[in-house]
Amino acid sequence: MPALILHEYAASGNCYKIRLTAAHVGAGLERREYDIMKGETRSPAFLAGVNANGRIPVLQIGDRLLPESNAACAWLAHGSALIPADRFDHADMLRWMFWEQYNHEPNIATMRFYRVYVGMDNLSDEQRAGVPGRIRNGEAALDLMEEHFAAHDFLAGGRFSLADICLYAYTHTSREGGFDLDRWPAVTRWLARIAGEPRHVALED
Ligand SMILES: N[C@@H](CCC(=O)N[C@@H](CS)C(=O)NCC(=O)O)C(=O)O
Repeated sequence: MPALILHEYAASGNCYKIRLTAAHVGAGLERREYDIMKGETRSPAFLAGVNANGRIPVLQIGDRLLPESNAACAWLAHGSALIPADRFDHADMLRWMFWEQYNHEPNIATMRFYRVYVGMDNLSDEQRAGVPGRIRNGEAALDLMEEHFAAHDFLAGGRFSLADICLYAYTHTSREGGFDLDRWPAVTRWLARIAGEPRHVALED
């Protein structure tokens, strides 16, 4: 295995999901921290040398750079039991991971970012205008997961997969985003199931 470096902001769920995947497959990661609150991922050096998109996480694999959290997780999990062998189950796992990036993370993670890191009093007019939609869409995302977990223990293929890791990362921080998980008991039970998996590591680890 080539040397692996995770360029990250440790508190980010997108970075945590890569550390969690690495823990599950037994891969060691060197960690390099960038303070996104100080714009460290927007410096000319970062843009030229790490990610032209100005964001973490980036997984460095030897001398190659792989931005986008779910792509980095997929690289780490390749060939492991986290990836369903069945063709439909594999695609269904990807379905949840794409859904996470479009319907879940932009609402639940962004509300956490606003409340915990920026502060609701410090939002720009544009950010403030988007808040009701992010709350509504975050609740809808949790409703969809609740409906799924009423009938399933895991997201795809009837067993623990990479989709569960990628969705766990920000779902377990929902309360910090203002989403009261008491409203979603099946989601809460799934969170406990994922946290109980052997090799699980916490966001703070
Ligand atoms: N789709 C990307 C999202 C990356 C992202 O939004 N990163 C945020 C932190 S979670 C960031 O780097 N923000 C700093 C900035 O935009 O300047 C992924 O999944 O990796």
